[in-house]
Amino acid sequence: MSTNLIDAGAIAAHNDTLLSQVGSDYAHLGEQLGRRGIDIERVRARVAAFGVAIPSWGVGTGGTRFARFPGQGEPRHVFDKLQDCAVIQQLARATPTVSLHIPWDRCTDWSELRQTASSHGLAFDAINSNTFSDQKDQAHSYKFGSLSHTDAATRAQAVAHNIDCIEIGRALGSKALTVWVGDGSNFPGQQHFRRAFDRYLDSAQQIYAALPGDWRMMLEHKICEPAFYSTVIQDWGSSFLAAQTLGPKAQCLVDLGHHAPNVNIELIVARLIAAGKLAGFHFNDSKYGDDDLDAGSVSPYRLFLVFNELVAAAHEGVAFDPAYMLDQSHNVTDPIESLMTSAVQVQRSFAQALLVDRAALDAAQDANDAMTATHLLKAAFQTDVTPLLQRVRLEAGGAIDPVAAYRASGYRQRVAVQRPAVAGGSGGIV
Ligand code: PSV
Ligand code: MN
Repeated sequence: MSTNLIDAGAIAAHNDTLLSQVGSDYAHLGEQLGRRGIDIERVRARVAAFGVAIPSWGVGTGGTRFARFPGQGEPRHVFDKLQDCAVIQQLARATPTVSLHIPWDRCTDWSELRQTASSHGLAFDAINSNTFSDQKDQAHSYKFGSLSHTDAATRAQAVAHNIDCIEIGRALGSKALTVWVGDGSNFPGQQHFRRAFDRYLDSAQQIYAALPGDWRMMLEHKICEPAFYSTVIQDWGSSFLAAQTLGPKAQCLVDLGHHAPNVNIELIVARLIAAGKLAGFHFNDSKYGDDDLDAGSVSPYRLFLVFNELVAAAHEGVAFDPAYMLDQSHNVTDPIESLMTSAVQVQRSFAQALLVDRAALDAAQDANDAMTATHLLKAAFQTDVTPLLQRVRLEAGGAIDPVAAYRASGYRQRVAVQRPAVAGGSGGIV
Protein backbone atom coordinates (compact mmCIF):
# COMPACT_ATOMS: atom_id res chain seq x y z
CA MET A 1 0.00 0.00 0.00
CA SER A 2 1.38 3.37 -1.00
CA THR A 3 2.29 5.72 1.80
CA ASN A 4 2.01 8.66 -0.56
CA LEU A 5 -1.67 8.64 -1.26
CA ILE A 6 -1.93 12.04 -2.86
CA ASP A 7 1.04 12.93 -4.98
CA ALA A 8 3.28 15.28 -2.99
CA GLY A 9 4.14 17.15 -6.20
CA ALA A 10 0.47 17.84 -6.80
CA ILE A 11 0.09 19.26 -3.28
CA ALA A 12 3.15 21.44 -3.81
CA ALA A 13 1.81 22.66 -7.16
CA HIS A 14 -1.52 23.47 -5.53
CA ASN A 15 0.24 25.36 -2.73
CA ASP A 16 2.40 27.30 -5.19
CA THR A 17 -0.65 28.96 -6.69
CA LEU A 18 -1.73 30.30 -3.27
CA LEU A 19 1.61 30.88 -1.59
CA SER A 20 2.03 34.62 -2.04
CA GLN A 21 -1.59 35.26 -1.06
CA VAL A 22 -1.16 33.28 2.19
CA GLY A 23 2.11 35.10 2.87
CA SER A 24 0.54 38.55 2.75
CA ASP A 25 -2.67 37.49 4.57
CA TYR A 26 -0.58 35.93 7.34
CA ALA A 27 1.59 39.05 7.66
CA HIS A 28 -1.52 41.21 7.86
CA LEU A 29 -3.09 38.99 10.53
CA GLY A 30 0.18 39.03 12.47
CA GLU A 31 0.12 42.82 12.39
CA GLN A 32 -3.50 42.96 13.56
CA LEU A 33 -2.86 40.51 16.40
CA GLY A 34 0.34 42.36 17.31
CA ARG A 35 -1.71 45.51 17.90
CA ARG A 36 -3.79 43.44 20.36
CA GLY A 37 -0.66 42.26 22.15
CA ILE A 38 -0.83 38.74 20.67
CA ASP A 39 2.23 37.05 19.20
CA ILE A 40 0.99 35.18 16.12
CA GLU A 41 3.98 32.80 16.19
CA ARG A 42 3.06 31.60 19.67
CA VAL A 43 -0.53 31.00 18.60
CA ARG A 44 0.68 29.18 15.49
CA ALA A 45 2.91 26.84 17.54
CA ARG A 46 -0.02 25.86 19.77
CA VAL A 47 -2.37 25.33 16.86
CA ALA A 48 0.25 23.23 15.05
CA ALA A 49 0.41 20.89 18.06
CA PHE A 50 -3.36 20.40 18.11
CA GLY A 51 -4.93 17.21 16.75
CA VAL A 52 -8.39 15.66 16.58
CA ALA A 53 -9.00 11.94 15.95
CA ILE A 54 -10.90 10.59 12.96
CA PRO A 55 -13.54 7.95 13.74
CA SER A 56 -12.98 4.99 11.41
CA TRP A 57 -16.73 4.81 10.79
CA GLY A 58 -16.78 8.45 9.67
CA VAL A 59 -15.03 7.73 6.37
CA GLY A 60 -17.97 5.63 5.20
CA THR A 61 -21.13 7.37 4.04
CA GLY A 62 -23.56 7.65 6.93
CA GLY A 63 -27.29 7.36 6.84
CA THR A 64 -30.46 7.62 8.83
CA ARG A 65 -32.85 4.90 9.89
CA PHE A 66 -34.75 5.66 6.70
CA ALA A 67 -32.03 5.15 4.13
CA ARG A 68 -28.40 5.28 3.27
CA PHE A 69 -27.13 6.55 -0.06
CA PRO A 70 -23.59 5.20 -0.45
CA GLY A 71 -21.05 7.30 -2.31
CA GLN A 72 -18.44 6.18 -4.81
CA GLY A 73 -15.46 4.19 -3.60
CA GLU A 74 -16.77 3.35 -0.13
CA PRO A 75 -14.07 1.76 2.08
CA ARG A 76 -14.49 -2.01 2.14
CA HIS A 77 -12.62 -2.77 5.35
CA VAL A 78 -10.48 -1.24 8.05
CA PHE A 79 -7.42 -0.97 5.79
CA ASP A 80 -9.38 1.09 3.26
CA LYS A 81 -10.69 3.22 6.12
CA LEU A 82 -7.15 3.79 7.31
CA GLN A 83 -6.11 4.81 3.82
CA ASP A 84 -8.90 7.41 3.68
CA CYS A 85 -7.85 8.67 7.12
CA ALA A 86 -4.30 8.97 5.79
CA VAL A 87 -5.51 11.17 2.93
CA ILE A 88 -7.34 13.40 5.40
CA GLN A 89 -4.19 13.75 7.47
CA GLN A 90 -1.99 14.25 4.42
CA LEU A 91 -4.02 17.21 3.22
CA ALA A 92 -5.39 18.85 6.38
CA ARG A 93 -2.64 17.89 8.88
CA ALA A 94 -4.91 18.14 11.92
CA THR A 95 -5.88 14.48 12.40
CA PRO A 96 -2.87 12.36 13.41
CA THR A 97 -4.95 9.64 15.08
CA VAL A 98 -7.77 7.23 14.27
CA SER A 99 -10.39 5.84 16.62
CA LEU A 100 -11.64 2.33 15.88
CA HIS A 101 -15.05 0.79 16.58
CA ILE A 102 -15.20 -2.91 17.42
CA PRO A 103 -16.51 -5.14 15.86
CA TRP A 104 -17.15 -2.83 12.90
CA ASP A 105 -13.38 -2.75 12.34
CA ARG A 106 -12.68 -6.44 12.19
CA CYS A 107 -9.10 -7.42 11.48
CA THR A 108 -7.19 -10.68 11.65
CA ASP A 109 -3.79 -9.12 12.29
CA TRP A 110 -3.76 -6.12 14.60
CA SER A 111 0.01 -5.71 14.40
CA GLU A 112 -0.21 -5.43 10.61
CA LEU A 113 -2.88 -2.77 11.08
CA ARG A 114 -0.69 -0.89 13.54
CA GLN A 115 2.23 -1.03 11.14
CA THR A 116 0.10 0.17 8.25
CA ALA A 117 -1.15 3.05 10.36
CA SER A 118 2.36 4.02 11.32
CA SER A 119 3.51 3.85 7.69
CA HIS A 120 0.83 6.48 7.03
CA GLY A 121 2.05 8.54 9.99
CA LEU A 122 -1.09 7.65 11.98
CA ALA A 123 -1.59 6.30 15.50
CA PHE A 124 -4.66 4.98 17.30
CA ASP A 125 -6.77 6.94 19.73
CA ALA A 126 -9.56 5.57 21.96
CA ILE A 127 -11.14 2.26 21.08
CA ASN A 128 -14.95 2.17 20.95
CA SER A 129 -16.98 -0.86 21.98
CA ASN A 130 -20.30 -1.76 20.39
CA THR A 131 -22.97 -3.36 22.54
CA PHE A 132 -25.77 -1.44 20.87
CA SER A 133 -26.30 -3.81 17.94
CA ASP A 134 -26.29 -7.57 17.59
CA GLN A 135 -23.48 -9.22 15.70
CA LYS A 136 -23.69 -12.41 13.69
CA ASP A 137 -23.54 -15.55 15.86
CA GLN A 138 -23.87 -13.58 19.08
CA ALA A 139 -25.38 -15.71 21.87
CA HIS A 140 -27.46 -13.02 23.59
CA SER A 141 -29.32 -10.12 22.00
CA TYR A 142 -28.89 -6.47 23.02
CA LYS A 143 -32.46 -5.65 22.02
CA PHE A 144 -33.28 -4.87 25.65
CA GLY A 145 -29.89 -3.58 26.70
CA SER A 146 -26.33 -4.68 27.28
CA LEU A 147 -24.35 -3.62 30.36
CA SER A 148 -27.62 -2.93 32.21
CA HIS A 149 -29.64 -5.86 30.82
CA THR A 150 -31.89 -7.71 33.25
CA ASP A 151 -30.26 -10.99 32.17
CA ALA A 152 -26.87 -11.71 33.79
CA ALA A 153 -25.57 -13.72 30.82
CA THR A 154 -26.24 -10.81 28.44
CA ARG A 155 -24.45 -8.44 30.77
CA ALA A 156 -21.51 -10.84 31.01
CA GLN A 157 -21.31 -10.99 27.22
CA ALA A 158 -21.25 -7.18 27.01
CA VAL A 159 -18.55 -6.99 29.71
CA ALA A 160 -16.46 -9.60 27.86
CA HIS A 161 -16.76 -7.61 24.62
CA ASN A 162 -15.47 -4.47 26.33
CA ILE A 163 -12.55 -6.42 27.79
CA ASP A 164 -11.79 -7.75 24.28
CA CYS A 165 -11.77 -4.15 23.08
CA ILE A 166 -9.19 -3.28 25.73
CA GLU A 167 -7.00 -6.14 24.46
CA ILE A 168 -7.31 -4.96 20.87
CA GLY A 169 -6.56 -1.42 21.97
CA ARG A 170 -3.42 -2.61 23.74
CA ALA A 171 -2.21 -4.27 20.55
CA LEU A 172 -2.78 -0.99 18.70
CA GLY A 173 -1.25 1.38 21.23
CA SER A 174 -4.55 2.94 22.33
CA LYS A 175 -4.83 4.33 25.83
CA ALA A 176 -8.58 4.62 26.30
CA LEU A 177 -11.83 2.72 25.97
CA THR A 178 -14.95 4.69 25.08
CA VAL A 179 -18.16 3.09 26.30
CA TRP A 180 -21.47 4.21 24.90
CA VAL A 181 -24.46 1.94 25.48
CA GLY A 182 -27.81 2.18 23.74
CA ASP A 183 -29.47 0.83 26.89
CA GLY A 184 -32.72 2.42 27.93
CA SER A 185 -36.46 2.10 27.49
CA ASN A 186 -39.25 3.11 25.16
CA PHE A 187 -42.19 3.06 27.58
CA PRO A 188 -42.83 4.56 30.99
CA GLY A 189 -42.71 1.65 33.42
CA GLN A 190 -40.65 -0.56 31.09
CA GLN A 191 -37.51 -0.22 33.15
CA HIS A 192 -36.75 0.15 36.84
CA PHE A 193 -34.49 3.21 36.57
CA ARG A 194 -32.46 2.65 39.75
CA ARG A 195 -31.97 -1.08 39.23
CA ALA A 196 -30.93 -0.60 35.60
CA PHE A 197 -28.32 1.97 36.68
CA ASP A 198 -27.06 -0.36 39.43
CA ARG A 199 -26.69 -3.19 36.93
CA TYR A 200 -24.82 -0.83 34.58
CA LEU A 201 -22.47 0.13 37.41
CA ASP A 202 -21.84 -3.47 38.34
CA SER A 203 -20.90 -4.33 34.73
CA ALA A 204 -18.85 -1.17 34.28
CA GLN A 205 -16.91 -2.01 37.43
CA GLN A 206 -15.85 -5.33 35.89
CA ILE A 207 -14.61 -3.52 32.79
CA TYR A 208 -12.86 -0.91 34.90
CA ALA A 209 -11.06 -3.68 36.78
CA ALA A 210 -9.58 -4.91 33.48
CA LEU A 211 -8.28 -1.48 32.50
CA PRO A 212 -4.47 -1.14 32.26
CA GLY A 213 -2.96 1.32 34.74
CA ASP A 214 -2.30 4.05 32.18
CA TRP A 215 -5.70 3.77 30.47
CA ARG A 216 -8.87 5.80 30.78
CA MET A 217 -12.46 4.63 30.55
CA MET A 218 -14.51 7.32 28.83
CA LEU A 219 -18.24 7.17 29.55
CA GLU A 220 -20.39 8.72 26.84
CA HIS A 221 -23.87 9.89 27.75
CA LYS A 222 -26.77 10.38 25.34
CA ILE A 223 -30.21 11.76 26.03
CA CYS A 224 -32.10 9.46 23.64
CA GLU A 225 -31.85 7.12 20.67
CA PRO A 226 -32.15 4.24 20.10
CA ALA A 227 -34.14 4.24 23.36
CA PHE A 228 -36.64 7.07 23.09
CA TYR A 229 -38.22 7.30 26.53
CA SER A 230 -35.21 6.94 28.82
CA THR A 231 -31.56 6.02 28.57
CA VAL A 232 -29.42 4.56 31.33
CA ILE A 233 -26.56 7.04 30.89
CA GLN A 234 -28.80 9.90 29.87
CA ASP A 235 -26.88 13.02 30.77
CA TRP A 236 -23.66 14.28 32.31
CA GLY A 237 -25.14 13.81 35.79
CA SER A 238 -25.57 10.06 35.28
CA SER A 239 -22.23 9.86 33.55
CA PHE A 240 -20.56 11.76 36.37
CA LEU A 241 -22.15 9.55 39.03
CA ALA A 242 -20.91 6.47 37.20
CA ALA A 243 -17.42 7.88 36.66
CA GLN A 244 -17.15 8.87 40.30
CA THR A 245 -18.29 5.46 41.47
CA LEU A 246 -15.85 3.67 39.18
CA GLY A 247 -12.74 5.62 40.15
CA PRO A 248 -10.08 8.02 38.86
CA LYS A 249 -9.53 6.30 35.51
CA ALA A 250 -13.20 6.78 34.57
CA GLN A 251 -14.20 10.13 33.08
CA CYS A 252 -17.10 11.66 31.16
CA LEU A 253 -17.03 12.09 27.41
CA VAL A 254 -19.10 14.87 25.87
CA ASP A 255 -20.58 14.22 22.43
CA LEU A 256 -21.93 17.60 21.39
CA GLY A 257 -25.03 16.06 19.79
CA HIS A 258 -26.16 14.10 22.82
CA HIS A 259 -28.04 16.82 24.69
CA ALA A 260 -31.46 18.39 24.55
CA PRO A 261 -31.59 21.38 22.18
CA ASN A 262 -30.36 24.61 23.80
CA VAL A 263 -28.53 22.87 26.64
CA ASN A 264 -25.51 24.92 27.67
CA ILE A 265 -22.77 22.47 26.73
CA GLU A 266 -19.91 24.80 27.54
CA LEU A 267 -21.20 25.02 31.11
CA ILE A 268 -21.21 21.21 31.35
CA VAL A 269 -17.63 21.26 30.09
CA ALA A 270 -16.65 23.75 32.79
CA ARG A 271 -18.26 21.62 35.50
CA LEU A 272 -16.52 18.46 34.32
CA ILE A 273 -13.15 20.23 34.18
CA ALA A 274 -13.67 21.52 37.71
CA ALA A 275 -14.46 18.00 38.90
CA GLY A 276 -11.43 16.50 37.13
CA LYS A 277 -13.79 14.31 35.12
CA LEU A 278 -13.64 15.63 31.57
CA ALA A 279 -12.54 12.74 29.32
CA GLY A 280 -12.90 14.52 26.02
CA PHE A 281 -15.20 15.16 23.10
CA HIS A 282 -17.00 13.76 20.14
CA PHE A 283 -17.42 16.80 17.92
CA ASN A 284 -20.36 17.27 15.60
CA ASP A 285 -23.13 19.81 15.23
CA SER A 286 -26.87 19.59 15.64
CA LYS A 287 -30.05 21.58 15.34
CA TYR A 288 -32.69 19.18 16.64
CA GLY A 289 -31.04 16.21 18.36
CA ASP A 290 -28.22 13.84 17.61
CA ASP A 291 -28.15 15.10 14.05
CA ASP A 292 -24.47 14.27 13.58
CA LEU A 293 -23.98 17.28 11.31
CA ASP A 294 -20.48 18.49 10.53
CA ALA A 295 -18.75 20.15 13.49
CA GLY A 296 -19.38 23.88 13.56
CA SER A 297 -21.53 23.80 10.42
CA VAL A 298 -24.58 25.17 12.25
CA SER A 299 -23.30 26.72 15.48
CA PRO A 300 -19.63 27.66 15.21
CA TYR A 301 -20.00 30.06 18.14
CA ARG A 302 -21.03 27.22 20.44
CA LEU A 303 -17.96 25.26 19.39
CA PHE A 304 -15.84 28.33 20.11
CA LEU A 305 -17.45 28.68 23.56
CA VAL A 306 -16.53 25.07 24.36
CA PHE A 307 -12.92 25.79 23.40
CA ASN A 308 -13.04 29.00 25.37
CA GLU A 309 -13.63 26.91 28.50
CA LEU A 310 -10.79 24.56 27.61
CA VAL A 311 -8.31 27.32 26.87
CA ALA A 312 -9.35 29.27 29.99
CA ALA A 313 -8.80 26.22 32.21
CA ALA A 314 -5.40 25.50 30.66
CA HIS A 315 -4.48 29.18 31.04
CA GLU A 316 -5.40 28.99 34.72
CA GLY A 317 -3.14 25.97 35.19
CA VAL A 318 -5.81 23.31 35.58
CA ALA A 319 -4.30 19.92 34.73
CA PHE A 320 -6.47 17.98 32.30
CA ASP A 321 -6.00 16.16 29.04
CA PRO A 322 -9.13 15.97 26.90
CA ALA A 323 -9.32 13.52 23.99
CA TYR A 324 -10.68 15.06 20.81
CA MET A 325 -12.55 13.12 18.16
CA LEU A 326 -14.98 13.93 15.36
CA ASP A 327 -18.20 11.91 15.43
CA GLN A 328 -20.48 12.85 12.60
CA SER A 329 -22.54 11.20 9.89
CA HIS A 330 -21.94 12.26 6.29
CA ASN A 331 -25.14 11.61 4.43
CA VAL A 332 -24.85 14.02 1.52
CA THR A 333 -21.15 14.84 1.21
CA ASP A 334 -17.93 13.00 0.47
CA PRO A 335 -16.83 11.92 3.98
CA ILE A 336 -13.21 12.88 3.30
CA GLU A 337 -14.24 16.43 2.44
CA SER A 338 -16.48 16.70 5.49
CA LEU A 339 -13.89 15.31 7.87
CA MET A 340 -11.15 17.63 6.60
CA THR A 341 -13.49 20.61 6.84
CA SER A 342 -14.60 19.66 10.36
CA ALA A 343 -11.05 19.05 11.56
CA VAL A 344 -10.11 22.52 10.32
CA GLN A 345 -13.23 23.97 11.94
CA VAL A 346 -12.32 22.44 15.31
CA GLN A 347 -8.75 23.69 14.91
CA ARG A 348 -10.16 27.13 14.04
CA SER A 349 -12.25 27.23 17.23
CA PHE A 350 -9.17 26.36 19.26
CA ALA A 351 -7.16 29.10 17.54
CA GLN A 352 -9.90 31.67 18.12
CA ALA A 353 -10.16 30.71 21.79
CA LEU A 354 -6.41 31.34 22.12
CA LEU A 355 -7.04 34.95 21.08
CA VAL A 356 -9.29 35.81 24.03
CA ASP A 357 -7.74 38.51 26.20
CA ARG A 358 -7.88 36.52 29.46
CA ALA A 359 -6.71 39.33 31.76
CA ALA A 360 -9.27 41.75 30.33
CA LEU A 361 -11.99 39.09 30.59
CA ASP A 362 -11.12 38.40 34.24
CA ALA A 363 -11.30 42.12 34.96
CA ALA A 364 -14.63 42.52 33.15
CA GLN A 365 -16.09 39.55 35.03
CA ASP A 366 -14.88 40.88 38.37
CA ALA A 367 -16.39 44.28 37.58
CA ASN A 368 -19.68 42.70 36.44
CA ASP A 369 -19.18 44.40 33.08
CA ALA A 370 -21.24 42.02 30.98
CA MET A 371 -20.97 44.03 27.77
CA THR A 372 -17.17 44.23 27.81
CA ALA A 373 -16.92 40.55 28.69
CA THR A 374 -19.09 39.45 25.81
CA HIS A 375 -17.32 41.83 23.40
CA LEU A 376 -14.00 40.25 24.36
CA LEU A 377 -15.28 36.82 23.40
CA LYS A 378 -16.78 38.14 20.17
CA ALA A 379 -13.53 39.91 19.28
CA ALA A 380 -11.72 36.57 19.42
CA PHE A 381 -14.46 34.64 17.65
CA GLN A 382 -14.77 37.19 14.87
CA THR A 383 -11.07 37.16 14.08
CA ASP A 384 -10.50 35.41 10.77
CA VAL A 385 -7.68 33.01 11.56
CA THR A 386 -7.76 31.38 8.12
CA PRO A 387 -4.23 32.54 7.13
CA LEU A 388 -2.85 31.10 10.37
CA LEU A 389 -4.48 27.72 9.72
CA GLN A 390 -3.27 27.77 6.13
CA ARG A 391 0.25 28.48 7.30
CA VAL A 392 0.09 25.65 9.85
CA ARG A 393 -0.94 23.22 7.11
CA LEU A 394 1.70 24.52 4.75
CA GLU A 395 4.51 24.12 7.27
CA ALA A 396 3.34 20.56 8.04
CA GLY A 397 3.34 19.57 4.36
CA GLY A 398 -0.42 19.75 3.88
CA ALA A 399 -2.55 21.65 1.40
CA ILE A 400 -3.46 25.31 1.76
CA ASP A 401 -6.99 24.48 0.57
CA PRO A 402 -7.49 20.79 1.45
CA VAL A 403 -10.83 20.32 -0.31
CA ALA A 404 -9.63 21.92 -3.55
CA ALA A 405 -6.43 19.85 -3.50
CA TYR A 406 -8.43 16.70 -2.77
CA ARG A 407 -10.83 17.30 -5.63
CA ALA A 408 -7.97 18.02 -8.00
CA SER A 409 -6.19 14.82 -6.95
CA GLY A 410 -8.92 12.52 -8.29
CA TYR A 411 -8.45 10.25 -5.24
CA ARG A 412 -12.13 9.34 -4.96
CA GLN A 413 -12.38 8.41 -8.64
CA ARG A 414 -9.20 6.32 -8.32
CA VAL A 415 -10.38 4.31 -5.32
CA ALA A 416 -13.82 3.89 -6.88
CA VAL A 417 -12.15 1.76 -9.54
CA GLN A 418 -10.72 -0.62 -6.90
CA ARG A 419 -13.62 -0.55 -4.46
CA PRO A 420 -16.85 -2.01 -5.79
CA ALA A 421 -20.07 0.01 -5.58
CA VAL A 422 -22.18 -0.68 -2.50
CA ALA A 423 -25.95 -1.06 -2.76
CA GLY A 424 -28.00 1.61 -0.97
CA GLY A 425 -31.55 1.45 0.28
CA SER A 426 -31.50 0.14 3.81
CA GLY A 427 -31.03 2.22 6.93
CA GLY A 428 -27.50 3.21 7.90
CA ILE A 429 -25.77 3.89 11.16
CA VAL A 430 -27.31 6.67 13.17
C1 PSV B 1 -23.80 7.24 19.53
O1 PSV B 1 -24.75 8.08 18.94
C2 PSV B 1 -22.40 7.64 19.16
O2 PSV B 1 -22.22 9.01 19.35
C3 PSV B 1 -21.37 6.85 19.92
O3 PSV B 1 -20.18 7.57 20.05
C4 PSV B 1 -21.16 5.70 19.01
O4 PSV B 1 -19.99 4.99 19.24
C5 PSV B 1 -21.20 6.36 17.66
O5 PSV B 1 -22.16 7.39 17.79
C6 PSV B 1 -21.53 5.38 16.59
O6 PSV B 1 -22.32 5.85 15.56
MN1 MN C 1 -20.30 9.83 19.95
